[in-house]
Amino acid sequence: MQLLGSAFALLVGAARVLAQDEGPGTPLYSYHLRAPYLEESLNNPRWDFGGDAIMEVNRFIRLTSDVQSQEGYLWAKTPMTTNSWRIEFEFKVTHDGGIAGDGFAFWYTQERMEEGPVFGNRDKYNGLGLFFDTYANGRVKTAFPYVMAIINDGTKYYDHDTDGNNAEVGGCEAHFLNQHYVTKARVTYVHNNYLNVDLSLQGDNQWTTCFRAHGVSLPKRGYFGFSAMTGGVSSAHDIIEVMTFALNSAPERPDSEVPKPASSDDRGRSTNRASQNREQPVQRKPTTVSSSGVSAGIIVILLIVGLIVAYIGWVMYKTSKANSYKRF
Ligand SMILES: [Ca+2]
Repeated sequence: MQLLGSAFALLVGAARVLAQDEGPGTPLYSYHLRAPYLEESLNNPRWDFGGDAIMEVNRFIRLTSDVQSQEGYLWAKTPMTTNSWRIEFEFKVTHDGGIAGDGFAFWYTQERMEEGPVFGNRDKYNGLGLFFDTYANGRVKTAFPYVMAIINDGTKYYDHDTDGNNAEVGGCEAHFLNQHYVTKARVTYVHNNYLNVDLSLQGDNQWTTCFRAHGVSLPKRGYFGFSAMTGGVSSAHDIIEVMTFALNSAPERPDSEVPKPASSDDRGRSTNRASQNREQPVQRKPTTVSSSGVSAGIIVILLIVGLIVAYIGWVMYKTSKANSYKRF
């Protein structure tokens, strides 16, 4: 029985290892941003903002006001050089009146602070653009606001007519507009492995997964940034707080083992759309399950079945042995 107990202990330990995620990470304070945004020198040593962006020193960085034809930005001054990272940011998008637009973007790109047509930033960027799109330019299959990512190698144009749908690697509907409580996003990138986006939109600090895209490889050196744009429609786009973490224990793979990006027909777009009713809590589940996770689950199940069979066999063996003793 001792042998059996040890086997079960090993099994529990293995299950714990398999269930382990990339962990909370180590805070990188040089990429944090929080009020008051100005130090004694009356500037921020870690972040630049500009364009039409304004600052309420104890409240927010407002990328655009709720005014037509604005664009503004906020960029970290130094590039991120940690391979695997997590960034969590609190934001608020508000509009007074009819139709809101256009939304804002989170960036991790080799380029920095180059204004342009994609939510106020340059097109054909190198890296990640995560778009919090509040205005449907052309998409008809999903409701807005819509959160989605495009990874670019510097060659692809953002297609405004389809709201970037042609190059989307993952996304979900997300009702962050005009909420009276805290709305947050959490972006996790594990080097040469996956990109995961979680949202917390109910003010309860509970996270739901918007999407996870596998086979993702981003530039090793990139700048974090935010930008927003208004046109014929408008919204106030505020960034309130940013926290960044290095994921030291991330299960990285060598570059040679990086899986190919998902095809356009196999993108990680969320199939669990948020409810259209804004009164209902947004509940999403992870959109994809990794093949390694499935394999690990099967191995654990086989181990458990094997142990049960071995235990039954052992009991039968002991019983038959006892019976044989009785006969003599
Ligand atoms: Ca749009």
